[in-house]
Amino acid sequence: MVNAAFAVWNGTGAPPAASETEAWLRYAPRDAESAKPYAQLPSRVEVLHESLVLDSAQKELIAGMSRMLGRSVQAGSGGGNAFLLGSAPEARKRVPELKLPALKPDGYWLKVTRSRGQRLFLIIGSNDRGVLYGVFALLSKIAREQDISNIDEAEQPFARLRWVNQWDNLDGHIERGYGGPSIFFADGKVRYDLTRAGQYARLLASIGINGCTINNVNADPRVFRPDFIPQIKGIADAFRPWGVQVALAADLSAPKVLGDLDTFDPVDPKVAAWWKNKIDEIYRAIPDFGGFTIKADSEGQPGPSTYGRTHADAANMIARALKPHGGVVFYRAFVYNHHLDWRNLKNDRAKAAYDNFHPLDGEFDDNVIIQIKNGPIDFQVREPVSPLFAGLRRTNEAIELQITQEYTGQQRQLCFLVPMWKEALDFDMRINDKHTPVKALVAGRVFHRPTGGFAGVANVGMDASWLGNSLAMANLYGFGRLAWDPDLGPEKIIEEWTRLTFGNDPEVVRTIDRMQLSSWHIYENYTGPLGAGTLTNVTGNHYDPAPESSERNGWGQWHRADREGIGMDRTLATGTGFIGQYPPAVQKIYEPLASCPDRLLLFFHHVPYTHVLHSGKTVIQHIYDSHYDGAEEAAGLGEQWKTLPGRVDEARYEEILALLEYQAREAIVWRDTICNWIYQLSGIADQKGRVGRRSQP
Ligand code: GCW
Repeated sequence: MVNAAFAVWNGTGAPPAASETEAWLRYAPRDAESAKPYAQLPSRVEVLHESLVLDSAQKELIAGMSRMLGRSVQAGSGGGNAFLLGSAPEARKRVPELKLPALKPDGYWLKVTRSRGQRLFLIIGSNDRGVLYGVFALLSKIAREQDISNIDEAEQPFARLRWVNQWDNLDGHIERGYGGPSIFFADGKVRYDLTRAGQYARLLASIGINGCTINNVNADPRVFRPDFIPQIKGIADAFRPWGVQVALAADLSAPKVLGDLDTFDPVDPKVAAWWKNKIDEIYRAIPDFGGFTIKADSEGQPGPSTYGRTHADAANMIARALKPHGGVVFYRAFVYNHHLDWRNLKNDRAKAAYDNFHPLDGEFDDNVIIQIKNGPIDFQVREPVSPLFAGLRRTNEAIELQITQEYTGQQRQLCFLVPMWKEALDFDMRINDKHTPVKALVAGRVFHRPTGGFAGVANVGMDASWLGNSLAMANLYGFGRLAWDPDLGPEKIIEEWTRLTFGNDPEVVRTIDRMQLSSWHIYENYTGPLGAGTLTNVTGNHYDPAPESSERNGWGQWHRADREGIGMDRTLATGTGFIGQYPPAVQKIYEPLASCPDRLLLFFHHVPYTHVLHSGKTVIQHIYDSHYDGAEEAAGLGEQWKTLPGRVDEARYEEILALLEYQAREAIVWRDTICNWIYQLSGIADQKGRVGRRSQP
């Protein structure tokens, strides 16, 4: 049975409606009353110098103002009131009396001023991209009915590198993509029509994303074939007007598998020369190429270990060829042995990233960034932060967050991830007993690194709503906003997004915000409790409940549930010793049962089912209760949505309702599967007598 709500556009037939594709850039028309406060805004938009990006900025401002305010707004220079768009030096020439704030790369300043009798609305950037970001910020304020009449606001990005990764294969399929086929590739080639690539770049620019790796990190070396590079240039051309750099995932064995050399040993000068030539060739076609994302020696990807070399040998060899062009290497820390012996209780996949990369600290070149997943396992519903963030002090780092909901409902279930990411970014590593939140580490602020930042695995596709569910777009939006300013709270981010996506009706905003903000905990409640992992089908679809699939295999996503108890003992005292990878002050929180927070208990400790949590409940009763609560809360999401007919357009109302009703049913499947499993394993009855009975959906 095909449920219309899940149907994705396959790229043929009528393209989806523009508004859905525009996501949070809808620029919905205003009624006369709410347009009034903006009546004083100029009707002329002047750019202070010519460039592709400024041209986009100008067009965006004109389109956004015209659509929202129903005004005729024109481009052009001349006298009278105007928006002035330009870089700081140009603005200074034009308005010499201006006192400009200091702006970092990509930063902007919005300022209303008067000069020679003209009322000017300045949108000044440290560079062209900054101007574009300023325009988007201004339009967002208008869309959200903010007062801008006397604005004086300078904004700076928290970190330099704010990229998304797409796991797109050249055949058009996206690994862990739930929004339809690739917007970049089909049938082994770059698509002829790259309209969606351009639209994607516009969305990315509107949230400050400045780079995009377009192909899967399980990389296909064919992207380096001479006939492929001009095709990638097509994508770069679609991105360029929006200031988004194109980047590639690189297979380190390319020199060999493409047949040019008989080796890919990173210290072999022939190999280095091959990469240098290849990189020079890329830059001849794409002068603003961003660089590479590299997955090596992981899950079957080739890597330097083939030749007994280190990750630093491999990363630096490529980084040196990129350096003269200003390119960077994001080298992924997601390196682990997926054939671990599960019988050995000291083995622990969580230790792998730190074990592999901490010893290399200080050996990476300045344009290498180690890209670290937020948690030490793999995007589970609840993990502690990776200790590697504190384990690199002379190396650039970036946090990898997963926008595509691989383990968190695959966009068919609502799970707003910003609160989870925010917890990771705010987590205090207490390095040398000083306040050292993860966000400051990844931005390179603690150890004064030249660069660093954020990589979000987005995996948007050809589906009209990009991710297959318009509510899931809050995750893409939120990723960009956090990468720009990780001090923003989830409440602020979701309020922005909801207003931009659904309008300013207070009832709609309140309801959708509440649903989104509660959704991660709800999902956690009916899937994987207390840090045990998602309890999903680890060896299969990463979606359905299948708690036994974690065990007795080499993948290392073990929860170690048996007749007596559950949880991975990662303590220093009796377990795998993983806790020892954290700074001492953090070890002190996680090592003793007395201070380990309930929500991560089973990540760090193996305890009997009768262990009493800080909450006062036993572990087993918590598992039962949280699953029943979660299933009920999931049903509540649909109920909340049902208060909105007539306030949300019908198409989206119906589509989302169908998804939420489906989610409520899935939550019951999860609840019953997990509760029955743990009941059979433990033999301990649910105090409330629910488990083991036939469920009443
Ligand atoms: O979680 C795993 C995914 C793989 C992915 C890998 C990675 C691209 O299941 O599909 O491969 O992570 O991050 O490299």
